[in-house]
Amino acid sequence: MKVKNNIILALDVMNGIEALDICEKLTPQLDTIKIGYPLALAGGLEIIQTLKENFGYKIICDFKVADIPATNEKICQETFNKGADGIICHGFVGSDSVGACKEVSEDYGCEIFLLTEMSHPGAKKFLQSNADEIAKMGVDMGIKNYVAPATRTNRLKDIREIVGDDAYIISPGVGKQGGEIKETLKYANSVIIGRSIYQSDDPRKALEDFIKKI
Ligand code: NUP
Repeated sequence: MKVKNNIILALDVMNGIEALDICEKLTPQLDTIKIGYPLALAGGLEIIQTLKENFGYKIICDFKVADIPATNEKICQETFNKGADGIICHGFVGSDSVGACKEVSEDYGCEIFLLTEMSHPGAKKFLQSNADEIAKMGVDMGIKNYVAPATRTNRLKDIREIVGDDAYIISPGVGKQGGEIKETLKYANSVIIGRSIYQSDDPRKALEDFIKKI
């Protein structure tokens, strides 16, 4: 995957009009957008096509898919039918559930991103102690793309060591959650940034300031 300026915008705004307005301001510097439940629930999955048609973006759906294989399969099919280029899936559900997502993404020629350790403080309680195993499972399954935290670059580094230099890591937690872009990009291929850009009074300047720091 190639991401312009190595920055993926997390477009967690609560309606389609606001989403388009922000993209209008940022589009020369971005080519990849992550949408999650906030915008998908508020704007419907049709927002994927709207963003692609208006701006030519690649769209990653952050649906943190975490169900039984049969249900994961349906979630992935519907997401890719609606035009997504990639989907984020949880790893803690095990190789059968992740395998269902991988199979569907291969059928559609799309990308699956395996979520290892999350970026928020609560991830230390249950996820952190299993994140290395989740990453190893991904490697054994031949998964190429991973999500790992910008808020704990020591853990991001550990996960990079497990998945290897050829894997593609995208890393949330830069800005509002405390992660630093340059340090994160030592280990991750791209960062995911949301609020520090879309909540800024001047989103374009906020994005440019991040780009300058790289
Ligand atoms: O571990 C994760 N942490 C995280 O923040 C996995 C994620 N997918 N995210 C998402 O990244 C989160 O849901 C949000 O969409 C984005 C970070 O946004 P922000 O903290 O920069 O606003």
